Amino acid sequence: MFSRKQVEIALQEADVICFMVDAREGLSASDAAIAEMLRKLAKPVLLVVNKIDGIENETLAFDFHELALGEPVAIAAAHGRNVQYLLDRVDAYLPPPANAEAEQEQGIVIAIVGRPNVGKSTLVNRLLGEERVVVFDEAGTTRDSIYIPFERNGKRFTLVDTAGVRRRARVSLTVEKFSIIKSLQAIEKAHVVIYLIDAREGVTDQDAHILGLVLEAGRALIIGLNKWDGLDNEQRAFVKKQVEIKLPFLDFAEKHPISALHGSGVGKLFDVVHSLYASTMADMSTPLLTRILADAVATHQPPMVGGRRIKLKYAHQGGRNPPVVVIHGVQTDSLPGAYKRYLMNYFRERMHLQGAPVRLVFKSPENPFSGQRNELSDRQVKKRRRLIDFSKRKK
Ligand SMILES: Nc1nc2c(ncn2[C@@H]2O[C@H](COP(=O)(O)OP(=O)(O)OP(=O)(O)O)[C@@H](O)[C@H]2O)c(=O)[nH]1
Ligand SMILES: [Mg+2]
Repeated sequence: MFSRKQVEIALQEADVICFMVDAREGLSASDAAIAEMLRKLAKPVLLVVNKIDGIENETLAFDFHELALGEPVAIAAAHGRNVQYLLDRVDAYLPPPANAEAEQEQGIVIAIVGRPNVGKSTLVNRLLGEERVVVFDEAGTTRDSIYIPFERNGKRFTLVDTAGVRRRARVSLTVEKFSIIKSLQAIEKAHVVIYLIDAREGVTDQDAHILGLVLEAGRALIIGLNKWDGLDNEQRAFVKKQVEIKLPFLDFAEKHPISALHGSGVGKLFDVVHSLYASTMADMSTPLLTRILADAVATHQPPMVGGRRIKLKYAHQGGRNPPVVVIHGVQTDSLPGAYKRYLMNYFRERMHLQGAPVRLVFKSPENPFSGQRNELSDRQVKKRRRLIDFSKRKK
């Protein structure tokens, strides 16, 4: 089941909403309630009436007109009936694909994310070199994501100041829910996320939670340990240790102690952003990826499953931001997590993709035996020999 929040986020992000109802159940009270909510969203809604197979034409979807969501689209999803028509209707609402020009104009998109009051807006001003956004010592100062385009050394950037993401239990106002959605969208749109932790408070559970979302989105990540000024050596060592212990899943990410207020460590962030951008947008050729895969396998073979060795044959690129490496093989479903992590680190190192969350996707043919000779394992060869010997002796 989806939580209400997930539904809200999905609705906010959608370009068009397909509201599906059941032709066999007919119009229900909850259909009417959902329809009412959707009408308020001011987004295109397609009313999709499913399971029309085996229902008389005249009675079809008749009462659904009452929902006032326009002409219903009748389909039978299980049979694929009318689904192409639905897709065409959906297509009509989709925005044109973002063109390369608009992307170039944005340049490198850097989202500054973190809990309330950690110093996000202060860092944005510091990176811009001017007081552009409001800074205030109170949680919740920034309420909406602010996109600021700028140029530095002839390079284009867009800095995104986001609203602090609070713990869900404390989120009560609609405006706060809205700002969380906006922060998540900013992460989605970014090339690089700078996640700020308040070093004075250390790593909180909420930090770990939001960082998990950044990782899920697959964004290149810099962790800024902010408010480093004024901490003594013992406190600094403690925070560094805490990052290691509480955020072990981010071992790939760059960590930088900074002071957004005084500027120490901030200048260096641009260099890091550049190299992360290069990593996350890298073009990787099939021969190169396949060679690296072969090297990885030669160094450390995948394990055997059921007497057969898992085979990894070739690799190609499946996407950018995050970089995706698609690996084709046999029985890849059985690859253990530890081996996948080994491969991921191997690719990251050889491709110099530090700081980028490389994704591996494994593909096996439906039938692992198709298109290849069935190679026997040593044990099977011996067994066959024994059987042949045995039958010869019998004669
Ligand atoms: N000592 C110290 N204080 C800082 C630093 N960075 C920010 N602050 C202070 O922290 C407070 C909050 O800063 P903001 O930049 O408004 O924080 P924010 O993350 O944008 O907060 P929200 O918009 O509410 O989410 C302000 O009083 C800043 O002066 C820093 O590096 N060191
Ligand atoms: Mg702010």
